[in-house]
Amino acid sequence: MNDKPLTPPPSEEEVRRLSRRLTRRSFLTGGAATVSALAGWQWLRTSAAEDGTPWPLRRVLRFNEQVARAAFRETRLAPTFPESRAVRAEDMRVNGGLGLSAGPGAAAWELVVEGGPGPARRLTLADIRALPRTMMTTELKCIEGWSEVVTWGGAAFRDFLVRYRLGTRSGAAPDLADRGDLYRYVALETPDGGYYVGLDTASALHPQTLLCYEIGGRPLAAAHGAPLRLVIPVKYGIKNIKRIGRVRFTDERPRDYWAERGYDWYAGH
Ligand SMILES: Nc1nc2c(c(=O)[nH]1)N[C@H]1C(S)=C(S)[C@@H](COP(=O)(O)O)O[C@H]1N2
Ligand SMILES: [Mo]
Repeated sequence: MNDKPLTPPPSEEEVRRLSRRLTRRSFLTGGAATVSALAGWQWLRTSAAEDGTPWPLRRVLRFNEQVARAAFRETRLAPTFPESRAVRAEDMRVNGGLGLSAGPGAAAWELVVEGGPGPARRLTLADIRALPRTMMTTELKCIEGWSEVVTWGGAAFRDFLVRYRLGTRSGAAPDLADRGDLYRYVALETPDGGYYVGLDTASALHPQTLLCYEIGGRPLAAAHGAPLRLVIPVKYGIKNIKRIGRVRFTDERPRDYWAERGYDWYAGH
């Protein structure tokens, strides 16, 4: 863009001061407030955009990501609750229907897996169910400010990678102790491509990251992402993609539906 800014951009100091106000718990909402504060400046619309994000916002988002990354430990588990605290499956709130357009039912559904040597692989729900069944009762936290305790059932994403030899450049089973062979990111999207999220591999391998096919011991309802969704309690709801159709391993940071709309790409809490 060649347009000259009409008013000067804020100094680095100003951008830093705005970012510092964001606490770890509120950095997402704070990020949104920062976005609207910044959006008022005429220069913002005219500053050169890389990735479609003008540089001052990129700087703030990158700062948020550093805070979340520093707080992330794979051994740090999200809180778990007694099953009696969980919402009944039929009472569970539904939020977000992007990418849930009608498609094949569970019987015809397949998970397409790309990345690594060789052609794409196609796995069935039976393949996912054949993995050790993991149950956990954790909180789903939406960035809109509500949360819900849910009992999830499914396969640990790390078990999925090890059992089906996925996520590595060589095509060997991933070695969780020595991760040099693993791609850096995982991209997930709905069968129709209407919703998509990107994850760093460490978060995907977190022991509480599940490919979930049950809520409260019953098969997922369509609105909650049948036949298979992601549950990743170390991240906000936006990363918990419903109705996964495609998984791709890559070294390039994947696009992410809400990150493209100004939210933090990392979205940890
Ligand atoms: N495919 C898809 N997955 C999605 C969304 C969506 O719009 N489409 N919304 C996300 C958001 S913002 C939240 S809070 C959770 C809500 O999950 P639930 O509807 O099962 O409560 O789903 C996430 N996964
Ligand atoms: Mo959400």
